[in-house]
Amino acid sequence: MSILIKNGRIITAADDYTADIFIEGETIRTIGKNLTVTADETIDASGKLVMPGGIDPHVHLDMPFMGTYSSDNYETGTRAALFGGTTTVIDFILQTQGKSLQSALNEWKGRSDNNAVGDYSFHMAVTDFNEETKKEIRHFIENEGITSFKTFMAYKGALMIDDRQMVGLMQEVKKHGGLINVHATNGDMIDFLIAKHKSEGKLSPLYHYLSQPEVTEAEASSRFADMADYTGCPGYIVHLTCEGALNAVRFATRRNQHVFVETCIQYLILDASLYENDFEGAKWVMSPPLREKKDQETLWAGLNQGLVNVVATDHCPFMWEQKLMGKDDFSKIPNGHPAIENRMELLFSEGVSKGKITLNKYVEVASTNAAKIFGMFPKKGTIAIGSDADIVILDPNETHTLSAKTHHMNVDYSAYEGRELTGKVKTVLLRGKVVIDNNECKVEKGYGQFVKRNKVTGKI
Ligand code: DUC
Ligand code: ZN
Ligand code: ZN
Ligand code: ZN
Repeated sequence: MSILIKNGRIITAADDYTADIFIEGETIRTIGKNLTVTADETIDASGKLVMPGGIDPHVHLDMPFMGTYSSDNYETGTRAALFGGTTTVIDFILQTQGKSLQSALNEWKGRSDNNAVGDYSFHMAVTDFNEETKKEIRHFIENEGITSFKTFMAYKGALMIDDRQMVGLMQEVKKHGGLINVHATNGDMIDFLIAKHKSEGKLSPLYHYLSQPEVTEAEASSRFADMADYTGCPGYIVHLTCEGALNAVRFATRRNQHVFVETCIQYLILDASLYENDFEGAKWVMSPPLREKKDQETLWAGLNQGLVNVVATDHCPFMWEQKLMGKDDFSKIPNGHPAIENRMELLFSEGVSKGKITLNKYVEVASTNAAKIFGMFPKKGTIAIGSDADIVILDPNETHTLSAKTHHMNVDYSAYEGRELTGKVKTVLLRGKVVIDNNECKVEKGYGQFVKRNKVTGKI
């Protein structure tokens, strides 16, 4: 099977030019002006942007969490991702405390095998680091192609590890060529504030926000950067939301340390005023919570300064019925919001169309950097000869409106209902196959493959 994409404006993290792309099988064979090859199928991309498929390295599909499961499974979640131009996602396996990493991997494989529509990989969340788990780290990196290990500095009793475990894990991960991702918030401070608010009868979603002030994130981000510096282990802070936390990273860069930073689309464009609408605010109950306008400014600037490297989603959807579990107690609202389908178009509309970031920066933070940081480059994350033909064709001028009525995520509300966007994903290719065309998905579950990743370099 071969495909010729003609006359598109090709954008990568570094380039911007008009050319044709010839795809044979799963990979890009040739790129050039006016190619005279014969292909089984020709796509006219005149007037459109042709970019690498999006990579969302932070999603939670079919995940057991807070007494329920996130509502998108591997099929619905990766399909919705494809509709929005994201061709590869990285999901999180959660170790159960007291059990092995391998048993958690087996459980996640049971839910994901033959179910994904788009490509996916796993981070391994280590929630209980001990002599037994320590022995498994090398096997994950060398044999499973899982080279990043998630840690939680919050959610005590279920997910959180203490600093003793963190340092031990970092030493082990560094030794074998991996990276540590971190949910960097001070869990003890947050637990204290949750208990305080509850004892005062303050139970609405607003108090979820007020229980996780900026300092809880700034403190943990700083502590994490110090531990990464001490051990020399590459580190990646997930869902960084605020000025205080980014300043902790600025400090680390002053000592020539590189801590990778991810923010999520919601922190760039939504703010905490959404928590003022009574229980409606539960739609945006996530951890960390939405912040202030000044933090949005800091994050956009951070992208342009190269301090914020990746825009992900932390996609963790729950049906309204599930959100209602916390009707009378904010601490029981399942944390998370749906965005896997919307990330690429939201970032294009709010970032590129509004002139906040360049097209090259867009590709860099929506795809290329994640591929580099997590050991998938140049197979994923760019348009180059030999790379997987994972390609998004986007019309930069078409406008459309986001709504739960038309989205493909398995969740009965949209966190962005009624938002008007400029720029629409028209056609998506994954490994040389057209998977989305004109609002239609052309492949079934099972098309998506597990991506085995390489050791990390700790550099981009
Ligand atoms: N934050 C969320 O909002 N959901 C899943 C896990 C997390 O850290
Ligand atoms: Zn194994
Ligand atoms: Zn988190
Ligand atoms: Zn998450």
